[in-house]
Amino acid sequence: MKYELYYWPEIQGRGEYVRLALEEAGAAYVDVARGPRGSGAMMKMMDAHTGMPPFAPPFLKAGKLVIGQTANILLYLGARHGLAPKTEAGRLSVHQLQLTITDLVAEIHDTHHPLGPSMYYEDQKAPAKKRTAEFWDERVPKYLGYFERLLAGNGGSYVSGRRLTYVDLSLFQIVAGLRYAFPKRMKAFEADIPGLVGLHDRVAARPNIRAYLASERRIAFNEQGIFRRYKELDG
Ligand SMILES: N[C@@H](CCC(=O)N[C@@H](CS)C(=O)NCC(=O)O)C(=O)O
Repeated sequence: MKYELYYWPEIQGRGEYVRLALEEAGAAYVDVARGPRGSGAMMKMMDAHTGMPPFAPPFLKAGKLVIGQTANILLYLGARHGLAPKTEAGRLSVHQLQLTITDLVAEIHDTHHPLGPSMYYEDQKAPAKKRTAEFWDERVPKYLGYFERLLAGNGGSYVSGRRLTYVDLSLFQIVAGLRYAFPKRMKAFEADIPGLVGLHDRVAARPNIRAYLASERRIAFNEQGIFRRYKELDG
């Protein structure tokens, strides 16, 4: 079966967490909106008036299934491709961690759009500055400190132990994204999260991920995505 991933074609965004899982699994997939059918095909799926069309991208078509919500897609892929524990308890705890990453991603987005996604960044620069300061003073240490603690407590290789799960792929993306968006702040902070930095490097060195990162399938970070580099927000 060839999966169909539906996501905005110009950005990594939330679609990237799914792309990383598909790539690590070596799964066959098409990134539909980046192909000839474009974003129109994605909008058409969401506009359906029957069934349960997804509210927003990313979503994944797997045969007859259409699965929305990043963490939900990963729950599905994790079980099918050995990217999650086999026990129910293990699968639930990894899903719980991914939902925590979902919350973190929303807060990262809100650093540049604290007043909401409908207004331009340029029209919310002052609140963005305030929000970013709070994010780095309080929220980054709390979220990343949490994952750092889990890593140390579970042996240090991967978050849930010796085996990689999709959560590790997502944490790689968080570290890479924060480095892109806030190079100065992240450089100063990294001494507090040696475990996560090591995890980032271990994930980047995995053969399928390394090949993906070097390919054209990996869209470069840019200022339309979740991680945006605005000099005035970087300290
Ligand atoms: N909780 C959802 C959020 C999905 C989401 O916000 N998607 C964005 C792109 S990253 C979007 O296009 N949203 C449209 C909207 O909220 O109107 C997830 O994690 O997948």
